[in-house]
Amino acid sequence: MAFRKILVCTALASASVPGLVLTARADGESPASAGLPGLAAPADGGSSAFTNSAATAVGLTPSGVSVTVSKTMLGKSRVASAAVLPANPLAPDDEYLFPANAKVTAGFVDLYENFTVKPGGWGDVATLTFTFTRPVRDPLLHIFGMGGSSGDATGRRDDFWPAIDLVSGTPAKPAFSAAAGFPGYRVTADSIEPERVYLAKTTTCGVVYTCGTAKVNGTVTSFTVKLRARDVRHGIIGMSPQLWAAVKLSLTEDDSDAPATYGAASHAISDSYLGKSVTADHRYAVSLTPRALPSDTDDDDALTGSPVPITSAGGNFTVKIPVTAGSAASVAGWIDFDRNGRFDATERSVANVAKDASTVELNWPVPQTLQTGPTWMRLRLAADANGTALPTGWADSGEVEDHQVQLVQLVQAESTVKPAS
Ligand SMILES: [Ca+2]
Ligand SMILES: [Ca+2]
Ligand SMILES: [Ca+2]
Ligand SMILES: [Ca+2]
Repeated sequence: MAFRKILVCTALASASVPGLVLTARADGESPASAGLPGLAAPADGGSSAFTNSAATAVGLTPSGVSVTVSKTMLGKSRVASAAVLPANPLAPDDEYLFPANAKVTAGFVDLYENFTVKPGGWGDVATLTFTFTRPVRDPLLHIFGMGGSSGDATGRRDDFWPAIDLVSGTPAKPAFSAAAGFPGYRVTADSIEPERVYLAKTTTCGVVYTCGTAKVNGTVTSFTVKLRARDVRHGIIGMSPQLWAAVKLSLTEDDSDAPATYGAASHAISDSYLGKSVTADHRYAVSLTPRALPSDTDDDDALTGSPVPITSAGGNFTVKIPVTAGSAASVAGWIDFDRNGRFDATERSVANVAKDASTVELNWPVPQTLQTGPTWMRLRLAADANGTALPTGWADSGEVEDHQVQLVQLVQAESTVKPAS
């Protein structure tokens, strides 16, 4: 609970500038006005929607990242139907999904037919390439159901057991890991396959069909999966092969952790962030609206080091912020100088970051009405200015860090500075 100084005040050349020291406690004591767990900002709710056709499905995630799913049929496969899986916030949580309320977002469902079946073996059905408008870290692939069967009036039936291979990615191939579900299936880095196939009497998630969530480990702008099917009953003398696949996606997010009055900000985690790391927050539930963590509980690392070189000179505060910039980005900061519990438009500073840059500098003019005492600083990094225009709301990339800071007067300046009222 150390109270860590992060700002060093230089000697002031200008008599008109209040002599102030800004200190911060990124992990220090929490103020009495702690934020509420799971706070959702009422404004700026995101949306989740998909369109779907035989060739392409296009979806929008709440953070603003869009995904395009390009379908390539293998052999003689064809898409018999392409439909939308609508967002359903009222649906009960699903034990086979992680997060369990993944149904609040939209997805797509395809029925594939006419693929090649190999008695006793696997046949290729299609590849699906997911391409994102921003790099995304560790997206979750929700299989709402995959499998198929066909039969005739005499009761003959073919079952088609599914498998999903992770075949490639950009800039590098990611790796699957099991997050939830897939009963009776084995999830490896490269595939989701049944532990064994057998004649089935029912087709539930636990038997022929599979369902569950796989984490796609990596930071990618795209990844490609291949769908395979195995005919386990009548083989090529059976009915027309059918395999259906219902798929949704969700992204990892980073959230704000200033007290509730400051409002909530959430970012889809991408290839760029403040400091050297960013932790995924609120991992157990998907939300369409931005969320805040309980006050001062996130693992923020941009203002570590003692002291962080922030200076007050020439009428400005300056802070040098370390960043990790896999892509070019915009960084904005707000300091609640008047301590009114809000980040006001006049309290904002913004700067651009080049790809691969390691620091960015923000500057604030020192307001004449500055109030001494504890207050908060919010830093937002996003891929473009849309994500840093406001202190609250969604951004499709980057990170938000909130830091407690203390506005105090310099001892040597007390006799020359009119104290803020
Ligand atoms: Ca955060
Ligand atoms: Ca960070
Ligand atoms: Ca975090
Ligand atoms: Ca303010």
